[in-house]
Amino acid sequence: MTSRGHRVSRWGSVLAALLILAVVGLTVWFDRMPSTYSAMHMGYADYGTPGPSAAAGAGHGPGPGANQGHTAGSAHGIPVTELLGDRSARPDVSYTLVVRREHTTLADGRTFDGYTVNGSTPGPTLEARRGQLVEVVLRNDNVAKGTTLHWHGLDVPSGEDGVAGVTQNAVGPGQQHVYRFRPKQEVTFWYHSHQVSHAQVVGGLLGGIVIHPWIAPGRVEGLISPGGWSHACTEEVPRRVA
Ligand SMILES: [Cu+2]
Repeated sequence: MTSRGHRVSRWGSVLAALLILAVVGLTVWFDRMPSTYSAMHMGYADYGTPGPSAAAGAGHGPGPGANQGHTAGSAHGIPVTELLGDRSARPDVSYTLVVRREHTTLADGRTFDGYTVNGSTPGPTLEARRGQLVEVVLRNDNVAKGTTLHWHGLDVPSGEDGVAGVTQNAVGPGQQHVYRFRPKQEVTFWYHSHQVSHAQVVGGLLGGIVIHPWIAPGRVEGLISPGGWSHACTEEVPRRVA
């Protein structure tokens, strides 16, 4: 190679090295942690249906109508309290769960101050078949800070998810709340409080939930023949698999 050729390739190497340094430097600069951070500037507040000032405002500040641009394609927000399970059909399975704060005795004889569901902890195991309409009436007897029931792992409509402050208000003492959903999964999960969870779940406000396989219409589930007569029992046919 000529000496000119050497000079050109040397300058090429220097330029390439500078370019790499610049890219690495800029990446580090923009990726570094900010010195301050405010959750108030995280994302934006979506107020659902645009208000009368929607056309006037341009910022992301709070207030009615401040959500312009963020609901493009949807004219209306849907309140989570409207995203519910079937409220009109007759439930296939129905439970009433009464929650109490009380001094209770465990199966091994130890006693503690905690929470019970229908008088025990864990509470009753709920059972249903996939596709059945399940109704659970939660009654708060005396839990001062309120409570909810969350169906851990189950896909349910958002408004039935039982997360206090997000999908519903906590159910106060003397109040009740009705949950309705059709399980889509065949699983064993659990239900638990989603209000002051660090105290209520640890304190025993929980129970099991078992969703059995769906049974085809008309299929015979069992045959019992005590003392010369027989009785075939068929499962109630699920109305619809959601
Ligand atoms: Cu959970």
